[in-house]
Amino acid sequence: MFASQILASLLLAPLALAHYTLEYPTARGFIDEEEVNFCGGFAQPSSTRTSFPLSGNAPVRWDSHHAIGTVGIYISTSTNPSNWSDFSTTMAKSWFTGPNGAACTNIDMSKLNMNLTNGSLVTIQMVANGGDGNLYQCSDLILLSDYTVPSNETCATDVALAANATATATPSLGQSASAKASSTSGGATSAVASASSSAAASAGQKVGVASMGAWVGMGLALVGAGVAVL
Ligand SMILES: [Cu+2]
Repeated sequence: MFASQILASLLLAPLALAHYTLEYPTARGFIDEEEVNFCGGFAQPSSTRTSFPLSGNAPVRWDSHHAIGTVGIYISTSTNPSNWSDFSTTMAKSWFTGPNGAACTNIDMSKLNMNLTNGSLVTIQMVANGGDGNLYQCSDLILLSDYTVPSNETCATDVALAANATATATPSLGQSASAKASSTSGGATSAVASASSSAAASAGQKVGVASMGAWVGMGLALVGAGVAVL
């Protein structure tokens, strides 16, 4: 009994690490424990939007670190979507079943009937549920009629087209940015996490800057703790 409990905790431990990362187009950012929140906890659009084709198949690529289950991709034409009502009921990609590990699917923006044009600013939000709840990642795009994705980013094996890819159940979307803001999460630990992550992200995720960001984050956490005491 005791041994099996230890075994169970060893098996469950990796679930807490890096549920999945949106690799292409560029995600707003990734913080493991924030991925349960709207846009993975990143409330602001990226300062640099990723160019994405207005028409023709273009890839969305991710890497899941455990069985991913149900996947769907939403789209918003708001320049600063802050809750689910800013996202269209027309999905950029309807629900399908994703595999373990690295995978991709294709989106043709011109086929969504959303009157998207050259220069449209949109945000896609990927929702994936691998059994430990909905996990969210966002990417901010500018749609261009003359843009071709890099040749190494084509998606030859679209997992949404696989014979067994049809999703039988769809996750219910509950999280919103406002719900997240009002929840009591974190304290000093989450302050460090978000400060280091945003510092690293704005500097193009350079390795040296990431550790500097951690020090900045620690300073902010100390300031935050001081304010809390006052
Ligand atoms: Cu997970």
